[in-house]
Amino acid sequence: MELMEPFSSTLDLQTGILEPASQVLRRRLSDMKDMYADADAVKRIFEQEGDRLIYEVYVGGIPEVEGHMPHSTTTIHPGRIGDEFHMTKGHYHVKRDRAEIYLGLAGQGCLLLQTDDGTVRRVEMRRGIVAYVPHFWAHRTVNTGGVPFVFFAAWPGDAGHDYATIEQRGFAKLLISQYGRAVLTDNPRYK
Ligand code: S6P
Ligand code: ZN
Repeated sequence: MELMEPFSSTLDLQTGILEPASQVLRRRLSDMKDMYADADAVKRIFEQEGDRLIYEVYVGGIPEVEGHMPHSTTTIHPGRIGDEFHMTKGHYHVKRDRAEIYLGLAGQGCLLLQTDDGTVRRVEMRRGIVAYVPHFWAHRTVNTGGVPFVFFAAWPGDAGHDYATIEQRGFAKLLISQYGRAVLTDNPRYK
């Protein structure tokens, strides 16, 4: 493998802005409209406010190949689609036996993890929480608070990202707001 020059970057712990970032991904409602359970709420938001920004990912410019350790920060803006909190698309790693580390930086949220057989686990996150995504678990994060939920992630360079499986099957559980609390409920559309 070729030698790479050591370098550092600057991370704003409050906003999640990473500089330099090789890419900033902006995920809007149109990128994931079928992932939210309440289709009427999705339609209403498009009519009333357009294509809402749900989350941003600052990608740290590390090659996605074996031996490297890519990393990113994610900022999920607060809000709900119907009763369901703003969330990331969620994915498996293409190489399922690749794990990942998350570090909560600001706001509050949940990490939802799911295995192939539909088992779901929920890990609470906030500033200072280190969460481990073991290999074989799909992972999605959810902002359950009223301010941006920001976290840092680092994963093995050869992990790869499989979005299609979650796009097709969904997560078995939804995180919804009920009487002011974040509650897990069954996803009626889970396949
Ligand atoms: C990558 C890592 C995160 C997510 C980011 C956005 O392995 O888990 O950087 O990419 O939180 O989520 P998603 O599901 O849209 O990639
Ligand atoms: Zn991942």
